[in-house]
Amino acid sequence: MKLDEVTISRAILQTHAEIFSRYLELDIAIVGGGPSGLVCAALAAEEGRKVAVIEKKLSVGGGMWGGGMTFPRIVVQEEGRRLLDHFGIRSTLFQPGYYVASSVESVAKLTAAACDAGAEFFNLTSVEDVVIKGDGRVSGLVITSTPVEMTGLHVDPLTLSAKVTIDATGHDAVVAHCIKKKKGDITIHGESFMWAERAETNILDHTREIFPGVIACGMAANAVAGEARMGAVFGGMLLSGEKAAQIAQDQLNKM
Ligand code: 48H
Ligand code: FE2
Repeated sequence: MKLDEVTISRAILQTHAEIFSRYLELDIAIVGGGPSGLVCAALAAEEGRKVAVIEKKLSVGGGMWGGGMTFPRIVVQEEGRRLLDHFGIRSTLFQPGYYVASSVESVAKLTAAACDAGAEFFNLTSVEDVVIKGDGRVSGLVITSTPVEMTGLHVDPLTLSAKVTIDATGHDAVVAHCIKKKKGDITIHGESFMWAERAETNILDHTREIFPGVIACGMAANAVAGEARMGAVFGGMLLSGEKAAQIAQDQLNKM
């Protein structure tokens, strides 16, 4: 067939503009495409919700690609194993309760599951602020192009609306910090020292609504709560993403 460069350009522009426009109004906006955000996206989309993952970087996967200290393997403890199975991520038993999976396979399969379930992805897109109106609830996100953010060019952002926002931005807890910077009425305790068992046990309690309209999950939940870190064990990230999807679903059902 003959190939026309302008048609290629128009195909990208028109298709993306249509999808972007459709996804400006969301049930659930997931900020951050690391493991917890991907699980949340996949499970919420499996329930039929209109979900988008907004990811600052070129690629989703966050801190999971590199496994532990660049060794591309992750450990998932007994409690998280059913989620590995749910997403078809292969694992080997190392010792009772300790399963080891490929970090690359894990990112790929979580991402594929979210895509298959109907979640949409906006990569190279940074959340820089939130929308809060008279009811005091976060009802949307202010987004910009990551290259614009990186270069510091003075370009104004766009805005999307979301019935529920998930802060899945990892150690930085960016959405929580956006709220704190302007309103100050949210306490971010900051992450504590390494203590895997404690961090992995408590992360589910910390996965909760941290501000009206915002649920923290993954490492962001522990950072807000002042909880320990856990190193390259990822069961808590998967389970936290699952819990965030359940809380979001409960909130949406009540609306
Ligand atoms: C859009 C943004 C923005 C922004 C950041 O860090 P992540 O992998 O997050 P989690 O919580 O799903 O997983 C944490 C895990 O990877 C980890 O670091 C662990 C277990 N650490 C233990 C330890 O001891 O260190 O992913 C967060 C994602 C990244 O892809 C960011 O690029 C993205 O969020 N992000 N996206 N707008 N403003 N800020
Ligand atoms: Fe980390």
